[in-house]
Amino acid sequence: MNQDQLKRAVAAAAIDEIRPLLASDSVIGVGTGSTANHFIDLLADLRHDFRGAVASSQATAERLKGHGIDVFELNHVGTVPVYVDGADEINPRLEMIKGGGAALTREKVVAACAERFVCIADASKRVEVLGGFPLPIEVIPMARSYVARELVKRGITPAYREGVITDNGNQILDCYDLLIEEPRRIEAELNNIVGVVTNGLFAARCADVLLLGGEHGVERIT
Ligand code: ABF
Repeated sequence: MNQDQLKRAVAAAAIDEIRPLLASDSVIGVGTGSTANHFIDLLADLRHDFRGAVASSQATAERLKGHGIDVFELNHVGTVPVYVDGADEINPRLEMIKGGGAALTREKVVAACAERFVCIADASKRVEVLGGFPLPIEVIPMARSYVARELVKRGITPAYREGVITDNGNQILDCYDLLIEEPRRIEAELNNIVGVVTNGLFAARCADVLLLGGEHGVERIT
């Protein structure tokens, strides 16, 4: 199977994973990216079995609506029973780097409101130590240079992701060549820099279940 077929396979496994959680009044959280897009497309067949979804990005909201799935504001929903999303990297403790698609803040907010986080990923995303994938940090625009200087002081090399504005009107700094052995500590430390909205480490709220697609099929890891 090629990478796209693996993404489709884990999306199908996620449908099986969440099916028992669906009820006529349930609103589920839906993530962003190409793996999540496969999930959304498969979710369309179940649209009459649940109330709707909270989206982690405008792109996801549009795709959900395109399939006739109602999209709700998180403020009107409270908690969601399950959140399904992809990742850029995931380690054996199910801590992740996310945000390659610049949707990290909304993804982290929906994840925080989720009773269960189901991560769907192809085998290329599995790593022992996070940091090979550039860690994104969302910053408010006026603080971009300040945050970049603070990162350099900490031995981190940031790059401004030019031309990208997040759904929240902010900008992204990508941090290269990291070896993140203590993701929870680094997540908190980076969030403490003034002007940072959030960073792409999902360690304080990691995944509960990983559906990992590889050459031998989909492995379920908890
Ligand atoms: C979202 O989509 C992001 O957090 C992550 O950046 C990305 C994964 O992309 P894909 O599923 O396209 O590989 O989950």
